[in-house]
Amino acid sequence: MILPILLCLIFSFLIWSLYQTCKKNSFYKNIPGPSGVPIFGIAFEFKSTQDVLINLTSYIKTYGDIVTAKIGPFRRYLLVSDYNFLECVLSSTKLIKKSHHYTFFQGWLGTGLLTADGAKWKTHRRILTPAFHFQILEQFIEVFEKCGDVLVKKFENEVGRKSFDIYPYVTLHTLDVICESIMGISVNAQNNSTSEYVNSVKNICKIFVERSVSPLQMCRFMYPFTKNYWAEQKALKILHQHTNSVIDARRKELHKAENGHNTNPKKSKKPFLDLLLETKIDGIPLTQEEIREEVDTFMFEGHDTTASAISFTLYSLANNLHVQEKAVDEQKKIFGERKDVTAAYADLQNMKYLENIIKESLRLYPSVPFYNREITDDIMFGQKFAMLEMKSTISKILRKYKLLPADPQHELNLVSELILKSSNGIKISIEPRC
Ligand code: HEM
Ligand SMILES: *[C@@H]1O[C@H](CO)[C@@H](O)[C@H](O)[C@H]1NC(C)=O
Ligand SMILES: *[C@@H]1O[C@H](CO)[C@@H](O)[C@H](O)[C@H]1NC(C)=O
Ligand SMILES: CC(=O)N[C@H]1CO[C@H](CO)[C@@H](O)[C@@H]1O
Repeated sequence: MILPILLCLIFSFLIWSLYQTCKKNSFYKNIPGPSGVPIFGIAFEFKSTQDVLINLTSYIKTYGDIVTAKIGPFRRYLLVSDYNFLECVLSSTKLIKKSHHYTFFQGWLGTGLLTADGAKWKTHRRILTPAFHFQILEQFIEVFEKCGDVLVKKFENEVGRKSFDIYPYVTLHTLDVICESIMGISVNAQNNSTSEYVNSVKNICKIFVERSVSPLQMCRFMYPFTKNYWAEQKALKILHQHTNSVIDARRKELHKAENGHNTNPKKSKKPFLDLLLETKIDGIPLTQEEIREEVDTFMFEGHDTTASAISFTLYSLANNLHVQEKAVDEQKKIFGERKDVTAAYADLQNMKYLENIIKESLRLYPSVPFYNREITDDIMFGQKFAMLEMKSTISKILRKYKLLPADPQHELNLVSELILKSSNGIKISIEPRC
């Protein structure tokens, strides 16, 4: 009795899938693109993360700014790099459905802003946007500057070497910045890169990347039979436990302060977490789970992106000395001869030339080279935070060191590991600036 019903259901599902695929295909009929192999399209062309960037770029070169391709039996994609088209998509309040790739992050991030869509995304986006008002950002500058001082100090070990990779230093720096800004605690990653939490962040990011190019791991049903699934479960336990314990501790502290026992009057800056704990939607506070998801989302989105942008900007400055000199002139105008001075919000606002350098570097080396929508909304979110953090860090380094090309000169080998990176490192050389 059950078997015929089951067969009938499976058969209907197949017919329905086929119908949907055909209906979509007719929409793509007049758009050029690679055909790949029958049924699977171009699914097997991406063998490593290195290929993804090379292959997608080559499609754009061959077919133009709007390209279509089939990846696997059921999914057809539009690869868009046309500015007008993108503007239209990004300013739409309707095209906000995230593509299925975002489910990979859901183990860690649940449905925080990055992975949420529909009504949840709209309400959370509305309540979280004020957290990035400049008055709130202003208090984070202290964090940027403090962590930047440690980075400048760590660079001392590399003075005079012909070539060194800046990325590992910068990524620990941005992890320190984001942890303190978002959770209000210091993980001290720059001094303790072996901490369980820091390691788990690194591991899970690596797993995301590997999964995004492995057909076996992409499949929800097969994934539990792979090694990465178990490695992910282990990392998730540590990551969630850490975030939950930070939330619990902060909740207790806020509660104490509310009742007038302010045990820690020195802590005047409010981490992002406080806003989450205080916020209410229609009078109802966010659940522990919702808070954890947003904290983890900002931890993920906010550290690797800025690490990539800061590193590529420093690399570009090292390889364009005339631009570096002009940037240093601007620093001198703002700070005079004072090298160790802490930048204030107004100082960072005045670094117009440095801002242009960062933007040009992001154009050449976009931290997030591509992302997906199921046929979004604006991406202004972490922009102001990121710009202030990048200026604070780069300004500090520029005032202290002269950046030089690595010897022999380092050619980047760009790869998209969700975030744009260089598989052979981002190498420069530094000298003290006197
Ligand atoms: C140079 C630095 C950065 C770049 C290039 C960048 C780029 C992007 C891009 C392209 C997206 C859209 C991704 C998608 O929808 O798949 C995004 C989303 C997001 N970013 Fe960033 N980001 C940067 C820094 C940051 C920072 C520092 C934070 C946090 C403090 C942050 C928080 C977020 C969040 C929460 C989202 C999801 C927003 C939403 O869907 O409403 N980003 N970012
Ligand atoms: C981290 O290391 C730097 C120098 O390498 C040092 O100046 C700083 O005080 C250390 N910070 C902590 C919290 O241990
Ligand atoms: C590094 O962090 C771990 C816990 O994550 C801690 O046990 C260890 O003492 C820390 N080491 C230093 C040098 O602070
Ligand atoms: C179509 C295309 O550009 N395919 C290339 C994808 O990347 C691999 C590795 O770099 C190349 O061998 C393919 O030719």
